[in-house]
Amino acid sequence: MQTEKEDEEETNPEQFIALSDFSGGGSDQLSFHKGDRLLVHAKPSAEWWWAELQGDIGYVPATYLHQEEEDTSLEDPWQDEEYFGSYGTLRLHLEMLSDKSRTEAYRQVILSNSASLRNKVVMDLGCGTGIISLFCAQLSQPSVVYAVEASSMALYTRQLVKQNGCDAVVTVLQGRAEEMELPEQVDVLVSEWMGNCLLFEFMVESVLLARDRWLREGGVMWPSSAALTLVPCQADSYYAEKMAFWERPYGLDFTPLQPLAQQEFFTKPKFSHLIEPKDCLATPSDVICLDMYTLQVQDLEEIKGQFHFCVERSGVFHGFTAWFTVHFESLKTGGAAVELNTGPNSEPTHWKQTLFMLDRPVSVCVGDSISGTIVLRRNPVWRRHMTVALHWNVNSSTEETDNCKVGTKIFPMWR
Ligand code: GJV
Repeated sequence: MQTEKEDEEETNPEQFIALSDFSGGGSDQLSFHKGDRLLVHAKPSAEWWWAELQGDIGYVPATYLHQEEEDTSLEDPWQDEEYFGSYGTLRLHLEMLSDKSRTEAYRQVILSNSASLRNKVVMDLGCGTGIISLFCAQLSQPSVVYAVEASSMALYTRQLVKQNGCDAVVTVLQGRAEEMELPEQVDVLVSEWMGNCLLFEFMVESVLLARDRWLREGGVMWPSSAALTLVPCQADSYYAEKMAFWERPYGLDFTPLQPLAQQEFFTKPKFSHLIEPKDCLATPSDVICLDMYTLQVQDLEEIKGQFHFCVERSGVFHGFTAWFTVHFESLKTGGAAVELNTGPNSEPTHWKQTLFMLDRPVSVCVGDSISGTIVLRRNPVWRRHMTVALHWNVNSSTEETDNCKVGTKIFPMWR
């Protein structure tokens, strides 16, 4: 749901404070005094930035500025206005509803549990246009479905429920789930809360709070568990397009731009990457597993995982690709679980996969090992954001044992 966040962030000016006076030479430089607050719109080079001061705009020397402490007293660290604002329009709902694997997985969960859902009380947290609630009402006979939606889409959802003759069963409640009062506890808490790299947006926090408050003892969580999977991968075409490009465009040597390219294209992860199975250099492995019954809100601050891959295909190790899988347990003991897998061996979903590029590619051979750790660290201020820290060792099987390549990289998503 955040394919455009990256662009948004880049157009958001950052605030800086001037460390000393500067009198700009020429018409395109901006003069300022110590203590002035400047808005930096772009950083076209490390030395000269494009900035604004009281309506005037021009180049300023970067070393004269320092970043203001982020003042969160003015801004909502959850960015709810923007977040729920975007869910008040159709674009994201269309993207989610058009995602067949996603929507069919929830439909399948309800269909395969339809007998057990009879007379049950269900809460659909973040129901959007109400699709999951409507599936419940159509395919099973719950006593009631509380469809909770904070965005203004809820007004339309109510109409859709009525239009489809489900208003006797589905009650649409507009508001944040955290502030919602329900008349009773629920038997089933269903939600589609997963973001890029599973946790981005941290909607899962709302689900955990609702669980603790509204799920009755012995009630069921859908999804019931979630896993983040990682694989070391080759990313030839992305590397060629963003980095190798500068080697010889039009017969010229543009390699001095490569450090800039690395900074610009490889600092943040690439959302919406579709990895092909042949680009996986090893068997993917689950690095983080979350149990939706026992997971606590405070656990989200820092989630750690480990990996140990054995290279099964010689090639170039360009980075890591991550995706997630969620499971929905059956309401019947021993019943089959439903899985929604967003990896390269399943139908592509709107989440696609997330690519983390190394700064320098490493050649690897069959039998080499790639081991290390991953840490998802939630931003202490901006609660929907996090960083992904990857640390890896590549041990060659063919060369001397001292040929061990080590790397660490921290990727902001997006803050
Ligand atoms: N309370 C009510 N509705 C919410 C909340 C909340 N705390 N958080 C998100 N939503 N899988 N990453 C709504 C949001 O407005 C949107 O319609 C839907 O849940 C998001 C579902 C997909 N996002 C995701």
